[in-house]
Amino acid sequence: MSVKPWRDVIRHLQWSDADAPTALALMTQWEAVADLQLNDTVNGVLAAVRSEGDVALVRFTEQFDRHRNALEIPAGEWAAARARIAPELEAALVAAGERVREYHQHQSAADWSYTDALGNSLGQRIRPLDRVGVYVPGGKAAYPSSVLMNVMPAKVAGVSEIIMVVPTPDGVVNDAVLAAADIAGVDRVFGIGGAQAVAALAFGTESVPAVDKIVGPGNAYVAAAKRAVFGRVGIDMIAGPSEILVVCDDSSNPEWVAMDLFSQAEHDEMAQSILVSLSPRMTTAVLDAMSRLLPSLERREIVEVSLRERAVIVDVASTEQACELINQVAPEHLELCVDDSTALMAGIRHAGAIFLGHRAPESLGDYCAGPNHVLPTSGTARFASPLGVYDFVKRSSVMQISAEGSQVLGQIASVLGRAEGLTAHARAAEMRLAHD
Ligand code: HSO
Ligand code: ZN
Repeated sequence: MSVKPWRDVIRHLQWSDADAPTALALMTQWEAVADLQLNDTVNGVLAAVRSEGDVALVRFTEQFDRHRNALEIPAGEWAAARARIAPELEAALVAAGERVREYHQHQSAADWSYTDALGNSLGQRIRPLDRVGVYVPGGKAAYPSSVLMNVMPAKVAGVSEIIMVVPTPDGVVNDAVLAAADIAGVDRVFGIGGAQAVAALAFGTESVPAVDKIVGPGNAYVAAAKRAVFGRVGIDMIAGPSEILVVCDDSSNPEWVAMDLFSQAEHDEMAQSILVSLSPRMTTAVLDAMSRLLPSLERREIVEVSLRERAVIVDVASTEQACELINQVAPEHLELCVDDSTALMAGIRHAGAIFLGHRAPESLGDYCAGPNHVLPTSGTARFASPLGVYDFVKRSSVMQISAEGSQVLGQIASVLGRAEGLTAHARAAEMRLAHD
């Protein structure tokens, strides 16, 4: 156990110092190291599954997960798993699932069209993907809540078939994960994992149907496999370690803030917790609360490594400084544990999920508030959004051209076609000009 008080261990910056922004940028950056050997292994697995199908899938499952069970886990087993878990857990999963479904229903977008001055009708049509694969990690990070978060938006989007894959090391299935699959309404489940599962979803095998898009987090092998099959299928994103940024001021509750920082740190050693303080007095109070509460944590060993390696405390002198810092970090989770959180939010441009006020710990969002917990990590909130219904649909453009439209547009297209040397284009447009 660490003997030093946490104030001496956690890195501490003053935002007014000239070099603080650069120091923070270095501390928050996360680059997936391109491991060549790992990529070789993954490419080998992908090629084998692609050419040998189930034979390779069974071989790799035996090699990496040490079992030779049937690849598919039938629906009867999900129901049995659901009956085995504690009734309280089952009820919590159902309640969370319903809230997540309701939130995502608001994301559904409608087709649209307009008629221009020439009488052309121009629009956009939205349709769900046919078949989606959801990767669910096994072992350490097998979260039933993530099953709900990945599957629900696909269900709301109207995806026809949702295939879940989950590794079952030594043949052991995680009952809560299977129960969540049953509750969320997946269509088929396969007890496979790793790069071989991603390959099976991307290329299809005799047993596993090929999908159009693969979503869900996984280890470095899964991430490398998803990267490699991207283009043949869609993927969601390549997630980095999870992070939280909590803003506190004199109105904050130091123990609540401390526990919220721990809740992110307990995910894994590389998870990052950042405290931004508008009050030096509160900084001290939070640090004291951390030292007091940390020994009581079940996962304190993980939390200690995460705090020592990656946590940062930054004192800011104003809400403007706080916003500047937050926009630089573009945090995955942002908690504004201050009285006037709405005013503070006005200055924020980049954040995956924003938790307003004292009563919104990240854990409520992780589980059951309704919004998705699959969020852009590592500063990607600058350009990316939470997983949502829009990730499971695609848009088609639609154009219906009137007689007048074909005359006016035909002339423009004819000129552009000839300028580009594409005379068949020009002639296709010109042929319509002759017919009014
Ligand atoms: N905070 C995690 C999601 C999660 N938390 C799952 C608990 N279970 C990444 O946003
Ligand atoms: Zn979490």
